[in-house]
Amino acid sequence: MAFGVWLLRACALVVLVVMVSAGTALAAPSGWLALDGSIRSATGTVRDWANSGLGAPQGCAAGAVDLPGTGGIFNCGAPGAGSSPPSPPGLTPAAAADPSIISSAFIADPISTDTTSCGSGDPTVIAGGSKNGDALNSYSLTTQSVPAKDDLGNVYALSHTRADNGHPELYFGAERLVNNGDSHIDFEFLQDRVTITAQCSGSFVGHRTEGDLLAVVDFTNGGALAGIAVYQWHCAAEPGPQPADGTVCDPIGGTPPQHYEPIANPGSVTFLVNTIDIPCGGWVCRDKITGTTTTVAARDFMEGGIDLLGLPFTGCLNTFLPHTRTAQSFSATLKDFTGPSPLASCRTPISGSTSTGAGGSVSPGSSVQDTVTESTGAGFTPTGGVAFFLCGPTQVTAAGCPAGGTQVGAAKPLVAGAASSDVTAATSAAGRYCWRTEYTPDAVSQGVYLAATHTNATSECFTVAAAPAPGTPGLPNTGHSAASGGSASSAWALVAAVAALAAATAAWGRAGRRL
Ligand SMILES: [Ca+2]
Ligand SMILES: [Ca+2]
Repeated sequence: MAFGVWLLRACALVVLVVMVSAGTALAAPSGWLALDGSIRSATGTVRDWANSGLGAPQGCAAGAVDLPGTGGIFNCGAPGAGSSPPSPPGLTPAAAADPSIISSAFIADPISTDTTSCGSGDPTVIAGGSKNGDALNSYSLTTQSVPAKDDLGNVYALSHTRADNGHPELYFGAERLVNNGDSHIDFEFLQDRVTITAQCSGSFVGHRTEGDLLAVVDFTNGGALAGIAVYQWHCAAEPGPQPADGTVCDPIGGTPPQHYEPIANPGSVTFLVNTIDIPCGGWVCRDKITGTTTTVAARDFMEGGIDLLGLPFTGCLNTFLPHTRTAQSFSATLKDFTGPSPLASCRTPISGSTSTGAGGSVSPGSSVQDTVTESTGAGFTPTGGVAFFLCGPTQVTAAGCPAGGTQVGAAKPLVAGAASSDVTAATSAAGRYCWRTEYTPDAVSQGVYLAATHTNATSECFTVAAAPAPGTPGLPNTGHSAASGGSASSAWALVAAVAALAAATAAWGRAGRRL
């Protein structure tokens, strides 16, 4: 196909996406990051992966690529020494201070001509003919040479809280090394926290989960034509029903019912490829044909966005695992990968807490209560329930009440982000007490907030002072103790009153001597 024809078709696709988006309330993505086929911010006010290049340098370390201007997410990548791969950029100060960014990842994956601590070659290659949808625990990695069309270089992604509905959306991008051959790139987003056992030749550790996402990009027709499809992991054979997003289900058996299912999502996904040569961002771009590190050739850059709620998806992603396939078939052998990188789509609420007697002491048997607030830097106030646990003197740690303790009452619903526990008087033993709160999102907050456990060793802890033993020298023996029928608190109060009177008397005496 002539490139002009492809461009026309690509434009028609874009028009279609825009038309569908215009009629969809939860269209995606929101437009917060410009999906326009370019890496740099067009003006410095539009947000994109890299600064505009127009304006003042941002102040990178010596030797780094400092792209002037504003509007960018990433800046200050640096060339590698010798044959080492480049260093990835970090967040720009503006992006680091942007509360709407939930999580981000920029991976400068080594390419075949690099040398790393694993030796020469690409140290992140999926070994042994594994394919999409295989059990993650069956993947292993190796270091080897990778054809340029299958070799990942710069890959990036971020999760972001939409301003309109407070739900997360994903943006992702990548740069190809060559634009003259078919290539097939998968952007995989997993809910499990996937890891590898060791660099160079380890294996993957992780599970597949209902709702996991796989955005499949295929450059066909000699690398000119890019198409995208989105799959979601399903636990049950079609037509379902499927369990809730977040249900762990690894593939089992020779023809497992667990599988990646293509999903229709015209209003929830946008994807673009650059049609002309474009400037690189504030990092090192790598082009195996031109050799340039500052220009990305036409059809070498791709960027996309997904509205998670619109798919729909109500789980919480935690891992970004891009990889390439050796052929167009969905089940073709996997080749290069990057990461797996932490990339969270759900926010952990910011918990604040205060308890009765916080940081001080209360008398034995006192009634105490804990109050918690759940807030966030962006989006709507968390909703759901909070369970309260009180750790006694034998259970507290230096961190407060990180585990264990006794639940006090039933879980309380958050009202405007706040909840208070029932009152408890289970404070008879002397020593230190601390609270823990356990937040659970309700249906409204599913897919937006993570469940969260909170304890604060300062604001959520108090001490029950030991009652001086009856008959303590210098104090009257009241003959009244908890063991003999009085409550510990009343005995303590009486002793405390006597002690206070003695102190006041002593002070009066000292004052009198000064006269
Ligand atoms: Ca862009
Ligand atoms: Ca690579």
